Amino acid sequence: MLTVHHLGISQSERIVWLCEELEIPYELVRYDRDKVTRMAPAAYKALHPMGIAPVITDGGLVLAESGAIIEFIIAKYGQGRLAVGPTRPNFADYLFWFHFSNATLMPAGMLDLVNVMLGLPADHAMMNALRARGDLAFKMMEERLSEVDYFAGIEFTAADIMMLFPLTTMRAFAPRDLSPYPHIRAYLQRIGERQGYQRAMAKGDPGMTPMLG
Ligand SMILES: N[C@@H](CCC(=O)N[C@@H](CS)C(=O)NCC(=O)O)C(=O)O
Repeated sequence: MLTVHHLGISQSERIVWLCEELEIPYELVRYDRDKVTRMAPAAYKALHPMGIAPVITDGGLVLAESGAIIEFIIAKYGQGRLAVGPTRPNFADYLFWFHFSNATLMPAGMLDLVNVMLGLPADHAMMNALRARGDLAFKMMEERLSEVDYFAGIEFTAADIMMLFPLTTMRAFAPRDLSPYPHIRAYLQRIGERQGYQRAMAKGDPGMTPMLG
């Protein structure tokens, strides 16, 4: 049985959401963050050597990393649904946005988080130079979503499942004003209307209002 280990308010919301979109059977095990440190509790850390969410277990397999888990579930349980293959015209778009999320956008968000935690002055030259990458990323996403409804093109795909966390829940840790980005905001509303997303958030983080605004 596929088991999704979900750490509250974390990137493992992606995996719960994927399972709900695919409508596959899975067991959901929830863990709350440590009340003091806000990190994963010891029981979660014991699951995998990295001790970070998401983690799935499947028989004897223990697998971490959002992208690896999503590809694994789509291939093994989803008959390839929500992925885009090499024969499709938007294959490269799918790959780009699927990987852009964790390879560029999340590091930019982490930098914002570090900036908040360190309380650096607004005119800190080095930090501002580094954070310019995040601003470029938001500009590029806004342009993309002014052209198409979903990151990989006209259809909803796993690239959207990768991309949503840094646009939503990550802002609980590293706030970002979305008012300059009307197409990103419209996209978030579109995603919020999906029943799979609504079910996932209700099951995974019942106490949290999804950050779609
Ligand atoms: N690249 C990893 C990042 C995982 C990650 O940073 N997870 C965070 C939650 S968003 C975590 O587990 N934090 C709790 C901790 O470090 O104890 C992935 O996408 O799976």
